[in-house]
Amino acid sequence: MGPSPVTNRAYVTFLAGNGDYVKGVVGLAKGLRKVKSAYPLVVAVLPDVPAEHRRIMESQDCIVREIEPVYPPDNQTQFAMAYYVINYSKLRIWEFVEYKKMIYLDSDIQVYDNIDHLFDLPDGYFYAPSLHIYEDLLKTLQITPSTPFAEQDFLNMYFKNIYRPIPLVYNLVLAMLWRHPENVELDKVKVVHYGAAGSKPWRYTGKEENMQREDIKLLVKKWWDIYNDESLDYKKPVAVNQVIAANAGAVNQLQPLIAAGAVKYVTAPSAA
Ligand SMILES: [Mn+2]
Repeated sequence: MGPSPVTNRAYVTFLAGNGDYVKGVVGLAKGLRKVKSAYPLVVAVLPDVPAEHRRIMESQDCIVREIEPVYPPDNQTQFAMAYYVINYSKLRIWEFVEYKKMIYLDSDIQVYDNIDHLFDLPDGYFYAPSLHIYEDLLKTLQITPSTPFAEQDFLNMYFKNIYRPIPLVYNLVLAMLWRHPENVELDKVKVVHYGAAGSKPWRYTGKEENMQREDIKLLVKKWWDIYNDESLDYKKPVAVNQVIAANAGAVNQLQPLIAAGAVKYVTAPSAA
């Protein structure tokens, strides 16, 4: 088989450390499967992600790719070093040049509708991996003071002349529900970003501000429904030659009966 769109497009997310964000990645992998996305989920992991968590993600058909940390440019950020390393390391995604286009989704995002069509948007909405841009990003980062939103501020600045925003239905930030409810049509939302304090479904207690809202409770439940749905767990496709071998075995067991005329054996059509 030659290259197909499936091999040069991918969703990509990011994971650091041994905490519970791995649940977010598993939820996202299952969510993408539920909406029948044609593209794989690549997980860029820092070296501190434990082997057990990598196995869990691979068992859900994620492609786990280890990346080296990217350090912030100045030492004024010592107090928040981990935060900056974690976020600036996402710039490594530009190194994944075996993909022509990638859509980045945080691990606290869930997809409730197929968004594969976003890959067909013209350039400017999404950034293609490129070693040239990657090297320039890192060079520019070294002369850019760190700001509170780390890589988000940095990327907004770096791409300020070319980036184009996508509609809110592709990234519902939960605070919109109480800040700008007039802009939200919840039943049309395709992508939900569980970024608000207390809203991560796997940490949800309902105690934080706004977390007792009915819409929030519903969205948290919708996330858990996908996470807990065993029918969405990845099942390795059975290789074709294993199927043939298994069938051959079955026929062999039947041979005595066929010989005895007890069973009439009819060759099944191939490639069913
Ligand atoms: Mn997030």
